[in-house]
Amino acid sequence: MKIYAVTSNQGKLREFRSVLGPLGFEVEHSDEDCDEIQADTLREVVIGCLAQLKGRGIGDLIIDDSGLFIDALKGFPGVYSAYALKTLGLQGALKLMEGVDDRGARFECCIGATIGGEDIIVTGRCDGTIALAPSGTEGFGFDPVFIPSGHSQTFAEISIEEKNSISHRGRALQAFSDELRRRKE
Ligand code: ITT
Repeated sequence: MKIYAVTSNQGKLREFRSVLGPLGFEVEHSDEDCDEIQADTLREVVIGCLAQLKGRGIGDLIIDDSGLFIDALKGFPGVYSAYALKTLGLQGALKLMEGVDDRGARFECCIGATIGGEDIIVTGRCDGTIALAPSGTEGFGFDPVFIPSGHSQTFAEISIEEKNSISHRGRALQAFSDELRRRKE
């Protein structure tokens, strides 16, 4: 089935296609956007954005709000991840972690979709640690500084398929597909 991905982030779009393509979805990019509401959780942002997009009568669509939550920074940048990346950059984010022993962090992803007029909202999470320095050239965003638990390489040092098999977004997209199938049964 055809589904419109509403995102300004080409990295997310590639991952949508990589996960959803083999599951039978044709992912088209949509240039629509929504005013991201100021909210404490990814889910609230997704709900607000879905409501705006549905009001414009766009067909079957999928959106993603995600963020990096760093334990030692009490969950910062979290819902502010896009702004933090734009203003601080990777080096600025690493600077906040200078001399910090607790490197624990997690990525979270909230996927929202409207299919045939029905909403689906699912989440995915990936635990890991913040590297001491960036490495790798794959992926996007914070990938060069995030090492998923049980691995020794950053998300930017592994293939998109490997990342999707363990990442917050890969898990959320799989949950989305499972939920859609369950509702069709
Ligand atoms: P949208 O148009 O889809 O909103 P965005 O880039 O503004 O695109 P978000 O508001 O969800 O996306 O912000 C999430 C931020 O966290 C953004 O800077 C991403 O680059 C980063 N991020 C999200 N998922 C990531 C991932 O899998 N790997 C690395 N960085 C990620």
